[in-house]
Amino acid sequence: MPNQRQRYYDDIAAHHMAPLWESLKGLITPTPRSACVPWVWRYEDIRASVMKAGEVITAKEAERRVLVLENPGMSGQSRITTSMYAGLQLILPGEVAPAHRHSPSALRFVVEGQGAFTSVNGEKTIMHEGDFVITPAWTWHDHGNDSAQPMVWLDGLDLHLAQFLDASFVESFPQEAQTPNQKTPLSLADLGAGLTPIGATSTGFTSPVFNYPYAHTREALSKLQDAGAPDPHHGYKLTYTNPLTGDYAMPTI
Ligand code: 1HN
Repeated sequence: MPNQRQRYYDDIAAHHMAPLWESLKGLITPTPRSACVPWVWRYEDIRASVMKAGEVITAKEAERRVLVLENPGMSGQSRITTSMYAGLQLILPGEVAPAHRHSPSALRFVVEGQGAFTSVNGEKTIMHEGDFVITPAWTWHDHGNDSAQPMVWLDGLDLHLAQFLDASFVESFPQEAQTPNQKTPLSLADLGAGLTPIGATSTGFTSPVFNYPYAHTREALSKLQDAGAPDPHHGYKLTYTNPLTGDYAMPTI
């Protein structure tokens, strides 16, 4: 590079400016570019490490005892993809993961065990293998395990999306756990069977149902299979929906 041009770059750098023509080709590319690589974590390979975490730290001390699944193309960044966080959380019998709320939204798929619970804004749900559970943005949530077995689930959060917008923050609940509500206005009992209470309207972008039990999901998939040939691209595939709007259960994930 001619010295004159380099001197010019040094001059403008002092004013926190940079020449676009040096970076343009990397900023917009003919096809999308990602640091993300394909990867598979097989539960049988990693289960022992997850269980071992239970000997290393308590759920209370860790706040959330999770092994983060890190994309090998983006190690050290707590990302499974560019925009998504994912991890495997372990909660042992008698343990509590204390209540908090945050601006990122979370979803969970139960991988192993049954009988532990999540409370979301005071509503408690017992979880079973395969259940899909959501804790939308800014909902209070704590987890506990009153069963006799360890429980493991996959956490997925949109936290990198929130972080990208400088909008990620968390607040602790004053007590370790929430007091369960006596009555829930919009529970699964009302909404799980295509029925909604008179006058129920959507007040946000997320589903009022926060546990989609696997027993229902499995039955629905079986019925879909009985009903005909699979979609050539998707196979037999169903979407978790907000029963008040028909939209996704959560808008970002
Ligand atoms: C979180 O709140 C949970 O509530 C799990 O179980 C994983 C990862 C990053 C930030 C918050 C949970 C999390 C998390």
